[in-house]
Amino acid sequence: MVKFFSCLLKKRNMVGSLPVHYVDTKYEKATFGMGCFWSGESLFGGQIGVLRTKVGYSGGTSPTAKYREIGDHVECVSVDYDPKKISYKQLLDLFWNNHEYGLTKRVKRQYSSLILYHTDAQKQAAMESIQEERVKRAPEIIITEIAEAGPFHPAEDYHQKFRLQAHKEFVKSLQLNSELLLKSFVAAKLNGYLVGVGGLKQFEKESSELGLSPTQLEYVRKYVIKNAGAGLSC
Ligand code: MHO
Repeated sequence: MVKFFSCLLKKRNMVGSLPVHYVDTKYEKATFGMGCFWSGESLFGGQIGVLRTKVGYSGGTSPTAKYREIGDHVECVSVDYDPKKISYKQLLDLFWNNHEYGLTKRVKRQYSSLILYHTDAQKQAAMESIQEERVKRAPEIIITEIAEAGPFHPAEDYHQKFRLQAHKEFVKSLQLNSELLLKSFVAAKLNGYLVGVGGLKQFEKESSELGLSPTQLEYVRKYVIKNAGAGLSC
């Protein structure tokens, strides 16, 4: 009986719910550089079908990389996604349409536009889509680089889920440690929702899968409403 009720309550997310950090779903990886990685992480994290995100340095040859010693690497977002729910093509569309700068204008390498493919299929899709974008955006010249994914150096903890971490008190209630900052499903989602990615309708649909308490949900909902459609910038 007790078990039945606790199960019911959990389902309804009334009490005893725990933030859903780990999801065991088959996934593929994608890596993009599109300027300051704070915005990119929020953009992808807020998409249905994206399971995890992390920010880091990649696309270069330096054996190590830190924010202040980035070498020849680029600020990148690493995305784990469920290809049954979101396609690589959809991720590419988000990539092309959400550069703050650097898509057609040369910026410093740290912020340059970069697609790092993980499979031949991704390579092909990236090559096809850059062609389409070239046509669409002519006479502007796209300067995006497409290359094979190599080592990814995760950024410092304070860069991970940067928009979420701005909510200091709220974040404490999620009990994120260094590992969860890189791997948590709910943290990736909230890092998008809190800045308005996804919008209210999607949030209401997905909110029961996040394992948040009614108080936590109410807190996030307020920001979803406030920031919906605000756009992303660093
Ligand atoms: N303009 C940003 C860049 C941050 S970033 C993660 C700043 O506030 O410093 O490169």
